[in-house]
Amino acid sequence: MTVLLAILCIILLTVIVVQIGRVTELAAKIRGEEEIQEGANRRHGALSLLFMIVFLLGTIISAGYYKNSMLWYGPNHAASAHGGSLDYMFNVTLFFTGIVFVITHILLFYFAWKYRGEKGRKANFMPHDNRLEVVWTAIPAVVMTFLVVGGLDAWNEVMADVSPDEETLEVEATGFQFAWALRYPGEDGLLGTKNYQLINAINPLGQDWTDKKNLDDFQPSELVLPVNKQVRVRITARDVLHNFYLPHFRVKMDAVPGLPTYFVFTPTTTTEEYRKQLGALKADGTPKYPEWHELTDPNDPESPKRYENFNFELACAELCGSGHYAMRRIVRIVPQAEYDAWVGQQQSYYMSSIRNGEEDPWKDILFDSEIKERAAEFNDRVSKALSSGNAADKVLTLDHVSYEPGSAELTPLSRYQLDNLVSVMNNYPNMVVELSGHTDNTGDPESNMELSKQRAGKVSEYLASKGVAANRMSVVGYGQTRPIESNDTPEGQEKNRRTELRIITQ
Ligand SMILES: [Cu+2]
Repeated sequence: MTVLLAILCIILLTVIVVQIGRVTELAAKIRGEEEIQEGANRRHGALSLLFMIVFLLGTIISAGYYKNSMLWYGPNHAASAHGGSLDYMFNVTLFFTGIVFVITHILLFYFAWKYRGEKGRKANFMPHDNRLEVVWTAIPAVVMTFLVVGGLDAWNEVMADVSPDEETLEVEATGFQFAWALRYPGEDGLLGTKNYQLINAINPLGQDWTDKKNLDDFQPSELVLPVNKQVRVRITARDVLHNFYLPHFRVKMDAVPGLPTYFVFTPTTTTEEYRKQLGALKADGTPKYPEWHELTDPNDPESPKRYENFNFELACAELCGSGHYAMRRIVRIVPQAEYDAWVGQQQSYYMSSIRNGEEDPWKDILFDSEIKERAAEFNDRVSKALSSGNAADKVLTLDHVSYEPGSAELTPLSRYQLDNLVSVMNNYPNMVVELSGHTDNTGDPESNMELSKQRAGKVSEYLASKGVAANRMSVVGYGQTRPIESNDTPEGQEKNRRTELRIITQ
C-alpha cells in the first residue's frame, strides 16, 4: 500500500513539473523569450557574487570557530619528537593551497557575474597562448617541487628505522577484529619469535614457546610508555587491514596481515603534562581553552572537568568492520620511574597462561626463579619442623615429588625438591629421617602397600646417589592405611597419594 502511494505521488509530481514547464513556455512566448533570458542571466550573476561572499565568509568563520580542533593549533600540539615537523609540513601546504583556494574561488564566481550573457556580447576566441601555458604550468610546478621535497624530507626523518646501537624500547601491536593485542618484551628487552601456525585459543599471537625470549613477554591492556624514550612499534594484523593511529603523537601506520610494518617515535609529553596544558589559565585567570573546562558529565556538577579526564588514545584508522570503534585503547605516557614500577607489576603471558599446561615445552624443567622460590620455601618448612617440639610437626610432605602413574618411577620434576632435601641432609649431618610412601584407596591394598614402599625406596635411592649415607634413611610403605583426607573425592585422593619425610633425629 505504501509503495503504491509512493508511486502515485511520484507520478503526480512528474505531471506537476511537466505542467509548470508548459506554462513557463507559454508565458515566454507571450512576453518574448530574450527578455526573460536576460533577466535570468542578471539574477544568476548577482547570485554568484552573493554565493562567493557567503561561502568565503563561512569558510573563514568556521576555521576560526574550530581552530582549537585543528591538530597544529591551540591545545593540540604534537606530543612526540617528530610531530612538529609533520605539523610544519601541513602548515606550509595549507598556506600555499589556501592562497590558491581563495584566489580561484573569487575568480570563479566573479567571472560568472562579469561575463554573464548579454545581448550583443560575443565570446572572445583564443586558440592558443604560449605565455599563459608557461605561466600556469611553471608556477604550480615550482610550488609542488618545494612541497614534495619538503614532504620527502619530513618522511625520511619520520620513517627512519633505528640503528642497532640506539637504545630503543620495542613493543608490538597486533590488530585483529576488534582489538589491539599489545606485547612488551619483558626483562630481556627482546620480543620472542612468532609463527602464525601456532595461533590458537590460548596462544592468540602464535608465540613460539620454545624460544626463551617469549617467556617473559607480557600483554598489557593499555599502552604505557616512558616519556622521552625512543619507541619502535612493530605493527601487524591477524585478519584484515587495520591502522595503528596515535593522533596526539602524529603516528599512523597500516597494520597489514602478513607484512610487518613499524613506526619509531619518541613521546615528549606525559599524560599529566598534557592535561595541565589543556587546563591552562590565561594571565587573567580565565581558561585558555574553555571547551576543556567543561564538565565531563553536564548533569553532575561534581564530575571532573574534561581536561582532568584527558587520555591519549590508540585508535584503528581503517574501517575494518562493524566493531571498528571498539579498537580504541588508552595510551599513558609516564615518567621513567613510574614506567619501571608498572613493568614490575606485569606478569608474563607464558607464566600466567601457558606454564605447566598442555602446550608448555618446558614442563619438565623449572626455571631459575622457580628453583630459588621452591628451595626457600622448603628450607623454611624444614627449619620450622626442626624448631618445633611437637612430634606431628616433624613430618613434612614432599609435595613436589611425584611418580609416573601406577609405577615407582620419579617424574622429571621431582628431582628439584629431592635436591633441596639433599642439601638439608648435608647441612644437618646428624639428621636421620624416615621416608614413607602413601597411596589412595584405589586398587588392591596389598599391591598399594608394595607400590608405596617401592616409591619411598626410589626417593632413598636418589638421595643415596647424591651422597647421603644409607644408614641415615629408613624406608617404609604405608599403602592406603594412613589417609590425610577423605578418599571420596578426587582431590582428597590426590592429597593421599604422597611421600612423607619424618625427622627422627636432628
Ligand atoms: Cu581495525
